[in-house]
Amino acid sequence: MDFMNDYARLHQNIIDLIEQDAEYGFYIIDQGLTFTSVFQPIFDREHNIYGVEALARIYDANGIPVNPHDYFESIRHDDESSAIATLTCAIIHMLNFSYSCHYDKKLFINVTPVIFEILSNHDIAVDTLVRGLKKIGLSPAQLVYEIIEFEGRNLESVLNGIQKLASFGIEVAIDDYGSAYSTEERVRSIKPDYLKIDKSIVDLLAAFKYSKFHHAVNLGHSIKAQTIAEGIETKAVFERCMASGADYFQGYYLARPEILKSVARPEILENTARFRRRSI
Ligand SMILES: [Ca+2]
Repeated sequence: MDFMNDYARLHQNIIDLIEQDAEYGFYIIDQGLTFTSVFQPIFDREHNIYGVEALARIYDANGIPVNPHDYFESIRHDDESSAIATLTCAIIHMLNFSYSCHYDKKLFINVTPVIFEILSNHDIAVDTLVRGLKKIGLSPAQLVYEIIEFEGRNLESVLNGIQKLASFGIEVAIDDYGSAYSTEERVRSIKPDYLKIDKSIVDLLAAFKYSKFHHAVNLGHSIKAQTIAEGIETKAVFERCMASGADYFQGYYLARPEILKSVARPEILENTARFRRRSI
């Protein structure tokens, strides 16, 4: 990965692109695309907000929305673009989260496996992350990296990257468990802190088909992972997820992704003031 020879520069190039306005909060425009953040709450069994998953909203130069999933798919085989896009999103998500009303909760961020390989091979990447979190008033223990689509990656470096994050208290989740990329074998080798049960399995509960969901919850608990049911769209499915022993819950029925209300945090203002170029 040649682009990794100067990580400090790569990181600084992203930081230099950060802008801020009243509509989106912090955002980045890179190569004609605008990257912004929305957040979807994750609830515990008592219906408290446990954390939020950060999701990118991307717009082209004409302000037309670009589907984030399609965008990340289109650059999937290009490690450099994929790493830069993931880091770009992670940075604005952390900044927007740190000024949000949920800043003391957990922050779940989607991360491509190439990032774990970078973390595994370059100590500067972990140091930069931990220092960055401190500057914006977040603790590493609040961060959960959701690992998406593993196919074709070097498992050993991914595991090594996870280990490095764990040494700072940063947790990991396996995303979309039950979809093509996220298999039981992967879960057992990675032993994540959280297992996110894919919507395709959660949806089966609507038809009273419990076995895959129960299997996922048991698998999670057998490796001491907490389970998160994703994509809950109805009351009935939510109640069945609850009754089936899932630990946390996420989906449109409970809350949609949205821009979070920002709050004043004078203790970190000084460290982020230089991004306030477009504030109104
Ligand atoms: Ca996710």
